[in-house]
Amino acid sequence: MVEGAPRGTVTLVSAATGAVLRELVGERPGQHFGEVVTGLDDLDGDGIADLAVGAPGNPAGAGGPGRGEVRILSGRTGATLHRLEAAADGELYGRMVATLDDLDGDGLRDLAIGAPWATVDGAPRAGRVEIRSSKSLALLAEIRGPLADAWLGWHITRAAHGLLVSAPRAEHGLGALEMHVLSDRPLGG
Ligand SMILES: [Ca+2]
Ligand SMILES: [Ca+2]
Repeated sequence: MVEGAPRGTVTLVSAATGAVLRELVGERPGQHFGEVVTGLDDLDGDGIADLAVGAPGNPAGAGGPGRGEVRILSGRTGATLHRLEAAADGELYGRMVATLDDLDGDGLRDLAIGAPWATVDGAPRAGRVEIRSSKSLALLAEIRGPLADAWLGWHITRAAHGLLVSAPRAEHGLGALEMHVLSDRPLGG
């Protein structure tokens, strides 16, 4: 805990020995750094796998969830390699991150990011999911929730050539799970 709201931490632990290798700490109180984390391939070529960490909370501390972000960190040094930011305040960007197959054919598995409270075409909290190249960060695809208050992108997991996405408030609160097959060929490249 550092001055007020907690910042969150992510701890890298050796799977072989259980030893703590590194502790990563959020930058600002209340941003919920480490709410979700996913392992990526070696993006910077140093021989050690890297990772993506969601921080969907409000860095400004202005009340309510603000402009979340996802940081891509070096697994070796903990340094921030890239930073992806929400398109708008309040969309809970980075509430979910998931590693997908290599969809753009660059040899590195790619990344999905959920923003389940995103407003889509005027529909509040419809939710959206970005599919990005883990290396170039190019937006390969976007899945947009069709209905207000569906919370699409609350949870995401890999499927062959695509992903499974939950929308836990869709269908009048019953919840729904969508499977998206994006391509059996490389996207965007
Ligand atoms: Ca690396
Ligand atoms: Ca890729």
